[in-house]
Amino acid sequence: MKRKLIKIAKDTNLFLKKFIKKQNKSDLIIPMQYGLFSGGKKIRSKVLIDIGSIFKIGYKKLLIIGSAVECIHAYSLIHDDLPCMDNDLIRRGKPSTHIKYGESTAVLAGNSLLTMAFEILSHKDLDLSPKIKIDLINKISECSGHLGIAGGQYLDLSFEHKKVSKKRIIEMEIKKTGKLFSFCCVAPLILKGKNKNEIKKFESIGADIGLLFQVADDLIDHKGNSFTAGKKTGKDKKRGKATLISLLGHENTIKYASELIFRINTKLEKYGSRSKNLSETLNYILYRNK
Ligand code: GRG
Repeated sequence: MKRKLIKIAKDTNLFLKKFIKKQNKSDLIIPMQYGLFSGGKKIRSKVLIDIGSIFKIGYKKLLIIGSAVECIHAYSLIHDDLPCMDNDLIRRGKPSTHIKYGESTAVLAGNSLLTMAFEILSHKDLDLSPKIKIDLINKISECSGHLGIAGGQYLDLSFEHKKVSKKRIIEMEIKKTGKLFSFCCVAPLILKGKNKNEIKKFESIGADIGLLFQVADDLIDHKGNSFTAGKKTGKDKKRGKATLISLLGHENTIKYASELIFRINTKLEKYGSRSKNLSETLNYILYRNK
């Protein structure tokens, strides 16, 4: 599993480096590259490739779509660390982008990474029909905006120091983290022209994967080591963040995570051994230490 993840990360970075190299130069390229290449597991690309392999889609196409996802992910992390958001000085064991390059540069590098995702998905080198490309761009936009990452981040910030119900915490985490995973789960079905019901089913699988990912991230913050995590831990409690751990406690949160894994695997049962890669990824997501 680790080896596959490292290969995907290497191939994604190579694709993105070549893509950027073909563009005209600008002063924002350096901070953009810092946000993209200063580490990062590329776990969203792995989920995309795992689901893509269920539907027998070629690695190259999946890698390009995954690269667009990683641009949006890198953008969200740069903005998440800003003083007006979570105000984090360290990301992936290194100074956050705004610490290294200044706040306004970090905002603009983040914005440019978001738009680069759309450039990648609409580029001629991605060998898909215009209709499929528009559907992909439509879905990734929906997942990134007020109904997705940005909306989830808004809820996360507005819930600080408040008593929040389990339902609202789950809604926030599905938007903030789950929606990008939903895109990864749905993109292969868009390529295959699957119907709305099937798309909905995989969207819900993505939401569960996002919840699982967020629970594991919260567990790392709660109990993890800041050196291995590459970021300060124990921050959520200090900031009064509304998390499932703060509501359910450590043990019940782990129980909830196992239930999520069971639920996802049940939804994938009909694909038999073809869903083995994704099941491995789910265990990695829960038991990772960074
Ligand atoms: C991107 C549309 C958009 C808006 C910005 C700041 C913000 C709004 C959203 C923040 C979203 C966010 C940071 C969600 C948290 C998800 C999370 C746990 C990220 C860590 O992901 P990893 O562990 O990171 O995959 P690596 O370092 O491995 O890439």
